Order: sequence, then C-alpha cells, then structure tokens
Amino acid sequence: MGVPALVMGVLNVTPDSFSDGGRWFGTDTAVAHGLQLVAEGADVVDVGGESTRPGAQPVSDVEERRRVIPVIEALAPHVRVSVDTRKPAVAAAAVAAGATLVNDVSASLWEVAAATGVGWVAMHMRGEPATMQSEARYGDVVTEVRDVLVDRARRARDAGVEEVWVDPGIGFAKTAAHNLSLLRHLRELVASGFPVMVGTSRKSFLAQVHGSVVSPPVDDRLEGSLATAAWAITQGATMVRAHDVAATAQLVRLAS
Ligand code: HH2
Repeated sequence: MGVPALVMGVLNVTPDSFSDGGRWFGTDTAVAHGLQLVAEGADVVDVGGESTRPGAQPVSDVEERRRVIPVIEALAPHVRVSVDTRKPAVAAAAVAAGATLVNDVSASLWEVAAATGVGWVAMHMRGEPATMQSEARYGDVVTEVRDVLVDRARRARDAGVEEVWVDPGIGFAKTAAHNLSLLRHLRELVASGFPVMVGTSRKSFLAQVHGSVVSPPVDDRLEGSLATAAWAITQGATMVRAHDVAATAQLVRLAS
C-alpha cells in the first residue's frame, strides 16, 4: 500500500461559514469538535475564524484572533493544527499558539511561514471572497491557476519555506465548469512537483453537477465530496480537506 494521503479536517469557528457556520462558534464546542475530528482520523485540523464563502464579509484581526487562538492552543498538543487565514498577524499569532501550517487562501503569506519556520499552503483565488465570483473568467483555467501557484510556491521556497503545498482553490473565483476542469487536469498541477491538496467538501458545484431535479442541500453532499476526493487522490493529490472526516479518512485509506 502507498502512503495514505492526509486528511485535513475543517473546523470553522465562525457564525457564517457556508456549511457549518455557527455550529462550532464557541471555544468549548470548537475544541470538542476538533478532538472529535482527531478521533475520526484527521491528520491535520484546519482552524478558521473567517468565512471565505462567496459573498462573505471580512472580519477584523482582533476578532479573528479571538475566535481561533484559544482553539489552536487547546488542540495543538493533540494534533497537527493549520490556521486558515489571509491575515499575517493572525497567522503569526496562530503559529505562536501551536499551529505548524499556514493554510493561506490568498497565497500571499509565505513570508510569515518563512519567518516562523512552519509549512505553507498556497491556494488559488482571485480578488476577495465578497466579490471573487465576478472574476471567474479564464482563457485556460488549468494553465493560469498552475502558473500562479508555481510562481508563489517557488517564491516561498526561495524565501526558505521547506514545506510548500499548492491547492487549486475549488470554488474560489471559479464556475462549476472551471472546478471540473481543474479536477480533470489535476495531474498538470501534480507535475509541478509541489505536493497538492484539494478541497471539494460540500461545495456548491457538487450540487450543480448532481443532475437530478432536486439538488442536494449543503449538508447532504457527502457522495459528491467523497467521489471528488477519491478522484483527487488517484490523480496524485496527497492531502484532502474535508468536513466529513470519518468517511473521508476511510475513503483515503482505501484509495491510497
Ligand atoms: N476551502 C474553504 C476554506 N479554506 N483552504 C484550502 N486550502 N482549500 C480549500 O478548498 C478551502 C480552504 C472553504 O470552505 P469552508 O472553510 O468550509 O467554508 P468557509 O470559507 O465559508 O468558512
């Protein structure tokens, strides 16, 4: 058996995330859910304090830190923690609290990772979550996304970041057709030589390609989430980001 891909479990300490907003908003409930994700097989728990769903409004540095730092401190002794943020100050505070991976949907925080000696995920997006869907226009989405990511990843490596991941940013300034193209041609990103992670879990394009008269609601997209995770792994992704960790961990071990 090959080395199984890693499962990054999603822990949104937000009132407004697209699928689990408000469910783990208090520190105690968030920590308990994080420990549950570990029990279910998460290799990394990704703690986020700002929703990046299309149309989401930004939160302040102070509020984002208030949401995530106590949760990171509590979880870090038990599991590898990543922080899902676009803000340098939040990333630095999260690392001081025990996070060892900066999951960066803006692909711009490599200097924080370099300065603090942790890993970095460069995810592709355009613009801001509030307006990004208006920028979902590409000539060749696969090449354009890959070129941006490889450029950022090289800059990070040159700055001294040893662990650099790239992520095509499914759903971020992308139409359903763009998402499907990126998944179909994922090997082109894998061929860059940087480890690839993918997050399709519960995203709306899964409902758009569902093909039945009634689209599945956000908390009922498990089959599509698992099918796309399995596809990503067979194409060479070595980490998948998921809300439904128990099922994804089982899938990943089998697929690997
Ligand atoms: N997707 C989301 C957030 N962070 N990070 C990476 N690396 N890749 C992704 O695909 C990705 C991500 C969006 O999902 P979620 O955190 O569940 O929702 P929200 O942004 O509304 O909090």
